[in-house]
Amino acid sequence: MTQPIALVTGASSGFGLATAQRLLARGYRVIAAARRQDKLAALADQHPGQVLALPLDVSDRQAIRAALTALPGDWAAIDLLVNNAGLALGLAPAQGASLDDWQTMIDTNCLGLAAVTHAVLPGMVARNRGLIINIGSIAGDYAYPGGNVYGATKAFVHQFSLNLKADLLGTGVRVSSIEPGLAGGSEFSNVRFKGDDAKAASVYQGTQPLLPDDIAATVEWLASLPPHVNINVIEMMPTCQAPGPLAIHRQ
Ligand code: NDP
Ligand code: 8X3
Repeated sequence: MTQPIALVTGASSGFGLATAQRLLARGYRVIAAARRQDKLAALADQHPGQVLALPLDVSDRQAIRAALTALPGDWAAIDLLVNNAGLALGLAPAQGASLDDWQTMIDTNCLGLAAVTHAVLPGMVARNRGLIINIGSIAGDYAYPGGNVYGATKAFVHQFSLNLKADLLGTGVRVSSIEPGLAGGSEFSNVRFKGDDAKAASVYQGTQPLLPDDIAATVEWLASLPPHVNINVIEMMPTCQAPGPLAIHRQ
C-alpha cells in the first residue's frame, strides 16, 4: 500500500516536530519544512527515507513556489498539509509595539500560510482528496492585552480556514482549524520574548499547559477520520486556563 504524504511547516520544533513524529509513527512520509536545516536533518536522520527535509522560509512566497514545484515526483502528491509555522513577537500594547514585528507576524502567519496553501491546493483538488489543517490559536478568538497583531493573524487563520471550506465544497478536500490555548514545551515564548528564556519560562510557572504532543494527537485524530467527516474548528485549552471577563476601566 502506498504511504500517505504529509507536508508539515514549522517541523523543526514544538507542535510541528511533534506532529511530524506522530505522522511518521502512523505510516506517513513527511515533508518537514522550516528554516533551521540542522533540526530538519536530525529528524530525517532518525527516519531514513521517510522524511524529506525542506529548508523553507514561509514568508518568502517565491521560495515556497520554487520549493514545492521542485519536489521529487514521489513526494509531490501531498495528502495532508499541516500549516503550523508561525510566531508571536512581543507582548507590548499596540501603542508601543514594533511595526517590524507586526510585519513579520503577518508575513509568516497570514501570507506564509496562505501561500503554502495556494501552492498545494490545486494538486489536492485535481486528486479530489486531501486535508488541510491550519494551526490557529485562541488568541484569534479572545482578545488579551498585548495580543494585538498576533491575535489578529490567528483570526485570519480561523476565517481563512472557514472560507477555504466554502470554496472547496463539492471537492473531496477537507479543511480544519486547530486553535490551542496556553501550550508549553515549544519555543513559542522564547521566540515571543526574543531569547529571554527566564521570562519565557515564567509564562508556564505553576501551570500544566498543553504540550506539543497534545496538538500532534489532535492532528493525528483529524487525519484518521473517514473522508466524509470534516471537523471545521477545534478550540482547545489546558484545564488550568479559561477565558477572562471583559475588562472595565473605572475613574
Ligand atoms: P515553536 O516556536 O516551537 O515552533 C514554531 C515553528 O515555526 C518552528 O518550527 C519554526 O521553525 C517555524 N517557523 C517560524 N517562522 C518561520 C518561517 N518564516 N518559515 C518557516 N518556518 C517558520 O512554537 P509552537 O510549536 O508553539 O508554535 C507552532 C504554531 O502554533 C505557531 O503557528 C503558533 O502561533 C501556534 N500556537 C502556539 C501556541 C503556544 O502557546 N505554544 C498556542 C496556540 C497556537 P524555524 O525557526 O526553524 O524556521
Ligand atoms: C498562543 C496562545 O494565549 O499565548 O497562540 O496567545 S497565547
